[in-house]
Amino acid sequence: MATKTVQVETTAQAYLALLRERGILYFFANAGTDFAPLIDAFARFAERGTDIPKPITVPHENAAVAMAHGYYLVTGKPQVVMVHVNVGTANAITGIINASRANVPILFTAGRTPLTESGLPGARDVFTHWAQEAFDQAAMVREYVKWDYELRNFTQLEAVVDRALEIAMTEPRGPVYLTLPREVLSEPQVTFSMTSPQRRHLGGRLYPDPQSIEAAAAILAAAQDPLIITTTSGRNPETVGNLVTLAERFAIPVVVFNQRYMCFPTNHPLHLGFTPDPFLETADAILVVDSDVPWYPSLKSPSGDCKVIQMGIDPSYSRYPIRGFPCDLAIRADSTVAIPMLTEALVPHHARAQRRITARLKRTKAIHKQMRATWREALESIRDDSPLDPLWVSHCINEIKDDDTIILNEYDLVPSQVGFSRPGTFFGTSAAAGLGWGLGASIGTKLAAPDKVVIATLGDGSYMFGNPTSCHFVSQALGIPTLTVIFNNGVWNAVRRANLRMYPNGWAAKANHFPLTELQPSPQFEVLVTACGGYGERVEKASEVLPALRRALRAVREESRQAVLNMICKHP
Ligand SMILES: Cc1ncc(C[n+]2csc(CCOP(=O)(O)OP(=O)(O)O)c2C)c(N)n1
Ligand SMILES: [Mg+2]
Repeated sequence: MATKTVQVETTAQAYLALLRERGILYFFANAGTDFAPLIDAFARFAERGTDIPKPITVPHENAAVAMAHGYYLVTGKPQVVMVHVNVGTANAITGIINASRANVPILFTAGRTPLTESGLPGARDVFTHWAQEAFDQAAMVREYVKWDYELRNFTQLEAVVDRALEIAMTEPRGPVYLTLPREVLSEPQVTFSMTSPQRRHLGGRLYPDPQSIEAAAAILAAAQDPLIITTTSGRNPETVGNLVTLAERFAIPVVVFNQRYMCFPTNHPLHLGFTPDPFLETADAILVVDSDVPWYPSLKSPSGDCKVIQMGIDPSYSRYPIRGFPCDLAIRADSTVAIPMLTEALVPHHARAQRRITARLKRTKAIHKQMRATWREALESIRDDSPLDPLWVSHCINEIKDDDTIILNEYDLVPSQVGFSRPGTFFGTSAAAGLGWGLGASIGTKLAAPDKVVIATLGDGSYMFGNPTSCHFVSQALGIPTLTVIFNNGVWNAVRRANLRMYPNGWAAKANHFPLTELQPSPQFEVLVTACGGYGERVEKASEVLPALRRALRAVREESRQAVLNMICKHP
């Protein structure tokens, strides 16, 4: 067994050396007194010029997790975040809930307040060290991590870190939590030997039961009006092309509902938009690929006779307490490999289905065309409006972006106005939608993809949730220039809409008064970013949207400055 031995002075130094050896490049952190041995370790390695993860100071924990989340979306590599004891953990939990529901592997770590009151190096020496102790620090995050543990001694270090990373990366992926007591981190050491390369193979991809693939092929081949609904299949870029091939072979239309990844090229004739509603009644077979919520049963469901197939790593989403979508056939598999197998299994059915396939292709193309015409028409009627319409802002973003531009959307980009042709160019919020993700995630994304233009599209609400001061600080400190477009409607419209859906003729609707939703007077968001050396502009006129986007892109590209455009949109 090959090992690597490094000279270290403390467990903290050994820990950092091990993380680097395991491929960790960044250490997103929000520090406290528990970090003392780590701060010393970072300084020691910096002085020696040793290659260790780069420490990144993020002044809010939620933003730190969002950055790690964004970095993973591009690289597919597990990330490390560290926060201060119980209080830092509490601040990060929204980010961890997002990561958990989005299957993002994060080694989420926190110090423990010193365990001892005296007698050991690292023992308590500040008043907080008593009150910050928790009986069970991991309890507050346990529901949203796959594993939690406390590092108890140096001997176990490699076993604990490798197990943490292995569990985070095993499908379905997700965050894990490790606590690091100060006494353990500060223990004096001389050398540290670790297995290198590591011996923790994660196994291959999860292949489906061949019988379920045959059964799915039979259902789809016999259908008159099959439909594919997906939400996150594009999380693996390879799946996009595979899904196109499957759809094309049998002319099966695809709806990307609540899109969270670029799943299917928008301009493909089989792309039938972003809501399954118009097709649910007529569909006689639905293939749900990686979608936790394929439709809203309280609004509209497929007919009782429609056969439903659900494909995914965990197609029943077993970590959701309740989820009751029909599932006549479950394909428990990684869609990346299951889709090509299904395409293959459809081959013998092709000849018999040929007439239906031809007719369906014609029908679907016509619907696709008609849908695009409606989308264009919708744009025509609002293109000059001031305050701005989100449709127009979305359209203009589409005009200035190229095929490689990466967009992270938290709120209000209108999917019908923005085309995506390449995998990995769109990321939406986690299914948990804990606000405050988009801004930090866009910075993490840009850190991982420095050559690409990265745009965050946010509502005024989600921008404020995103800890803008912390994020703009990091962007400036590290030289990570992103463009942020704020769809500023002066309100939490999603909350307002929820009231209207439930009480269309209620008191709030009648009085046109929606307490707890207004964000007025609206701050000058464009000024905030200038405090961190960024480029900011307020945009009110429709004719100014495109020129402002171009100016902001120039600041990002040519001056390496972060930019924020405060787009003043219609108040609903
Ligand atoms: C942490 C968190 N708090 C509250 C909510 C509830 N919530 C969902 S959408 C929303 C408003 C978003 O506002 P904005 O970004 O301005 O977009 P708009 O609704 O105006 O389109 C809120 C408060 C949430 N999802 N996450
Ligand atoms: Mg808003």
